[in-house]
Amino acid sequence: MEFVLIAIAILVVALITGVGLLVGRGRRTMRLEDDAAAGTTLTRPRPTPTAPAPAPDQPDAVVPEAPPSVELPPATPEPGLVFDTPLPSAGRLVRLRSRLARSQSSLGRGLLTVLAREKLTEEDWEEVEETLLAADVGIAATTQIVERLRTQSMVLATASGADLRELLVNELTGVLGPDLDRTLGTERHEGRPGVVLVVGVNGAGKTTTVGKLARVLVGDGRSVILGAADTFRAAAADQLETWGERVGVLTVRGREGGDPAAVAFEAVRTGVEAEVDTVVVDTAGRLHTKSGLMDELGKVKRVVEKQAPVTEVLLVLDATTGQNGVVQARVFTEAVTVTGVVLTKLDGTAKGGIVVRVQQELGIPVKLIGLGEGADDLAPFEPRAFAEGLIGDM
Ligand SMILES: Nc1nc2c(ncn2[C@@H]2O[C@H](COP(=O)(O)OP(=O)(O)O)[C@@H](O)[C@H]2O)c(=O)[nH]1
Ligand SMILES: [Mg+2]
Repeated sequence: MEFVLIAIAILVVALITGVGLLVGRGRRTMRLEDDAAAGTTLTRPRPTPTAPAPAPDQPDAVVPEAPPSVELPPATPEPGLVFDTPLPSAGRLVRLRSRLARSQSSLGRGLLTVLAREKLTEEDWEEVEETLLAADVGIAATTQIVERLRTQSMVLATASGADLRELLVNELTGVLGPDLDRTLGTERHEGRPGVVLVVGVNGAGKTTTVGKLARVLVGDGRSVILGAADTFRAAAADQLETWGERVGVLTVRGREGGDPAAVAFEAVRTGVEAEVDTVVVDTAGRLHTKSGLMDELGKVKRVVEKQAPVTEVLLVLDATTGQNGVVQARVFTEAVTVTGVVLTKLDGTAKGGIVVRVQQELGIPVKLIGLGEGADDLAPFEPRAFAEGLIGDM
């Protein structure tokens, strides 16, 4: 009997909280059905908010049990509601270079100190090697750098501090794949929005990256819609919606525990209809079972592609997880074709060399790096600016 009473009490509290939240949100956002009346230009009104119902026995059937709610920012912002206008992303890495201070003090300073010695002994070279390995540069790249430096040891002997620094920056840039194509596939393609799928394990920084990326795109003058396909926790969608709201970007979300593919589908469908430039889809990162993950991500991609091709699959990796992160990354590359890596939390590690290793071991270019928790702490990856950040100034 007591159990029944407690259950009823919990239900009542949950209902009140739910209604409260809806009303609270109603002031800032709007349901799609209302958008015609409000004259919103972000999306066009449409007769039915649900996806076309495919045969239910199809494996990829998108059956939004409860249609994802699409909340539009008001056409004219409420008085006092001001959207952030982030600066364009060009040159961001140069501005954020000092965030690599931890790597800089161990890797950069370590290398410069040894190489500045008058005559380099065998032990000195071992020290150079150890310093590179400790910064997670990886064996292959370390061997390459040391060999190239040794052939230049005559030059080293007479080099000034500035020359030495220049030499090291060049060698590091060389192993960072300066010629790799790091263009983000975010552009409209054949009359449809660019679609970016963001994948990775929990806690890697996916949602944060989607939010920061939305700001980069808005800053670069693009129109964007976000899809909260991490339906596992309602908090994940709230987190994403908050990022979107700050820059006036629409977030498409579903109900907690709903089908991620249905939300992704709806986000892209809305993006196609609204003719936006880019739809960015956040996904869940539970590594419950490898096959479960593959099935889910594979399905999200296939279902989305009924609307528009996925133009970029970004794998988000936490730079502080080292080898473990690289192993996890492989699982994702087996599930979907990853086209770019985002390395987050490079501000919190002394192992900035991980960029080199991740690229060499996965064969996928690092396209963006996270250099802090701030809203604009995501930078397009530029090998030379990064190498300069790792080495630092004399
Ligand atoms: N220092 C730092 N923290 C970051 C960075 N990127 C993400 N984070 C933090 O990592 C935590 C997990 O991020 P979240 O986006 O929720 O991860 P998700 O589970 O993959 O979606 C949050 O506390 C973020 O603020 C970064 O580049 N630097
Ligand atoms: Mg998340």
